[in-house]
Amino acid sequence: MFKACLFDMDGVIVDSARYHFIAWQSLAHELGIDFTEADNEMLKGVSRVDSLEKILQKGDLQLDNDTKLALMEKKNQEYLEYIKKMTPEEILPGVERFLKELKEAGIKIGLGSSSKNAERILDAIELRSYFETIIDGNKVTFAKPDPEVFILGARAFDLDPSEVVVFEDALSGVEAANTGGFFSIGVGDPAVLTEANHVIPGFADFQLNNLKEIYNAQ
Ligand code: B16
Ligand code: MG
Repeated sequence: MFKACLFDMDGVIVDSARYHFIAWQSLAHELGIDFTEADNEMLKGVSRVDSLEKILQKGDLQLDNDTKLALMEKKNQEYLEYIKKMTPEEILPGVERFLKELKEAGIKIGLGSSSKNAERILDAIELRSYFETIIDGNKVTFAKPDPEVFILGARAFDLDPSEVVVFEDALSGVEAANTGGFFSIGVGDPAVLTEANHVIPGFADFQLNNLKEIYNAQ
């Protein structure tokens, strides 16, 4: 039986993608680059620096490193203004109930997010106390689809990846989980998350018993 669950944050626990969108869009517009919601889809689960690179590529713009750092800082400052105002009402349906269920069953809970703002968000939505370990964008050297973020999570629990379930909404995160030897549950559209061991639409109708059945059937 699995002994821990690692959760991606954006798109699994909370939907911060719309705040990333508004902040990236205002930066892109300042640079004269068109940036739509469809463009934003490509940035889900992608690190901050890789997100900027994708936007610059779209605008066919080459900039030096210092300028890129300043642009990322600018985008992040605007993003921080939005996440400061986040509340527990923004937790995705069923998530807190599922975390409670895991905790009561003695299953360890960790976060494996690409975001460097993960701790701030967990504080804002008041879920931080559920997480025994938080591996975020500040702690990793390699971005997803590299499995480092989840490997560090399993290591913090002193568990083998095969004993850990990963919940992910992004293809790059599912790839990271699979490469690392974790049991991957995609959260979202099965047509997109084709590589996941199993896909669920969200946590609204998902209980610990369902997870046990899925894990045991592998
Ligand atoms: P930050 P996740 C990811 O979070 C987001 O999905 C992605 O859109 C964002 O670019 C990345 O975090 C970095 O975020 O700028 O806050 O460091 O899905 O891995 O929880
Ligand atoms: Mg995500």
